[in-house]
Amino acid sequence: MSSEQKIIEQLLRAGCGDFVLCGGARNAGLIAQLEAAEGLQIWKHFEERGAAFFALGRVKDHAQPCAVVTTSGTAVAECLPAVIEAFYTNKPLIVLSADRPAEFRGSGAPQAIEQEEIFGDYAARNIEEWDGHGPLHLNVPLEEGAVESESWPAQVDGFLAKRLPFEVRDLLKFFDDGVFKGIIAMVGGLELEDREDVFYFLKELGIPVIADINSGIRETLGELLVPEQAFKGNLPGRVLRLGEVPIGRLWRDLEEHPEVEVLSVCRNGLPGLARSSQVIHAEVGRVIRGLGAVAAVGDVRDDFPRARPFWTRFDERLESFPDSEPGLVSLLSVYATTGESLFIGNSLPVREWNDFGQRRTPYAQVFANRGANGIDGQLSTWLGATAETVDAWGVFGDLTTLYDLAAPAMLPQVEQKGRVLVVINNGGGQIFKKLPRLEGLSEVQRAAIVQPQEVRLKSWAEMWGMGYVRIASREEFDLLEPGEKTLLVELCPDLDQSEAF
Ligand SMILES: Cc1ncc(C[n+]2csc(CCOP(=O)(O)OP(=O)(O)O)c2C)c(N)n1
Repeated sequence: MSSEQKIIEQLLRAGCGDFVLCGGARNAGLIAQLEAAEGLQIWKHFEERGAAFFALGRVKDHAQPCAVVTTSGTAVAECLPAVIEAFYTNKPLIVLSADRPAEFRGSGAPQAIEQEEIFGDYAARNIEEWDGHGPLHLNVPLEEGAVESESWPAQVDGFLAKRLPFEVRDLLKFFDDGVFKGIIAMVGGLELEDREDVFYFLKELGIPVIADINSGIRETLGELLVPEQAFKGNLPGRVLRLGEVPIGRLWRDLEEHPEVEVLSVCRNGLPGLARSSQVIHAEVGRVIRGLGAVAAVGDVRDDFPRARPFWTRFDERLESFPDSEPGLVSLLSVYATTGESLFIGNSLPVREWNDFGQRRTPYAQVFANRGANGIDGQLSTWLGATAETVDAWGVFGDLTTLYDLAAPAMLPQVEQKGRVLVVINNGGGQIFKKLPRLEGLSEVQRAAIVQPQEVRLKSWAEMWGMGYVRIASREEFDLLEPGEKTLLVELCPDLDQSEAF
């Protein structure tokens, strides 16, 4: 058996049957073997950074490992951002990199860099020590010998991530006493398999909930859902965080309020706060099932009545400024209910969707990439996560889109029917306009941070064979008609209305 076959066998035994191939000379043997295999899911990309994010999207879609296969040199380094994202979201992303033989280490020979520990603590380095909960890097020194071309049947074993140990007691204690000071739940991104348990748990408890759009349960909570603004200057005594780190401002404010007790139940085991707090490192749904039936806590303060005026005030503003960014996002949130899945890229759209998105109709499937808060690789992850989904909607900022311009290279390999790619083009990173810290800056200083741009996204749509429509007002939503090929929707809010809003 060749070195290439041996390493591929190892991956198949670990449950990896999905591969994104990025061609090169050093990994030609691996590529040829994988292409010739029968029964594997194979994707091809020329650009390793996007390919690694696409692979991460595949993992999000089917909860099985996916491997990106690279040649030696900087090709491996391109995978670092996706590996970091996979680390913070506990995803079994595998990088299989070809290396030059050991004698090339430290030589400076062409395309020979130090690959062995290139991902540092972000990835396990051999299959035996890998628990299936985060990234794995397999770096294989390969000779550039003759390449095999025979087809062969690939047998993929089942993937089993090790279960995380936890103590239900810690969660019970959190509800024990002191609840009179008020307890709320903050729900960040949730795994698909955790969503139902979290939903029933919160319904039984009856406490106020701030739920991010990528929790997947936001529109199911009804009266329990409260906007985070209701707690500004009115913090509860305790916060139960479920899932990924919440995206809104309130979570960041908790950093300055150590008197608020915080308990996080999350899969990456990280508190998400630099000050002291408690963490249960576990699969969220499993912890909740372990609790069994819970007694209702209800709203021990008056948070629910306090929350209602906020929703009303938001609705009034949306009516007054219909073509502002919140106004267009709010209507977009209604149109997007027709999709089979929804992916939201960067923070500002997520926050706007949390605050102004419709609150009645749950989306069939919601994804985001919020582990390390990068604006890179978002489109690629979306395409990987929805490669086999019709009517897939993705929403991204303009700089976020410009970061991943080669992502549509994957379009011919993925499902395009009904696919809608929405770019909110507000001319740069408008999230920075909202930072109070930057208010005193000059126009020039501010522009260096916001990075305004005037690119022609229509030309980009043409370049990759996408349909295109520009929408700048609520009336123009009528133009939004998904079709057989991907439709790029350039959403252009009225900047003055956004400011006024
Ligand atoms: C890789 C990376 N680089 C830089 C940042 C810092 N950053 C956060 S948001 C943002 C701007 C995003 O702009 P855009 O996509 O246009 O969205 P908007 O804020 O206008 O909604 C930047 C540069 C980041 N999060 N990730």
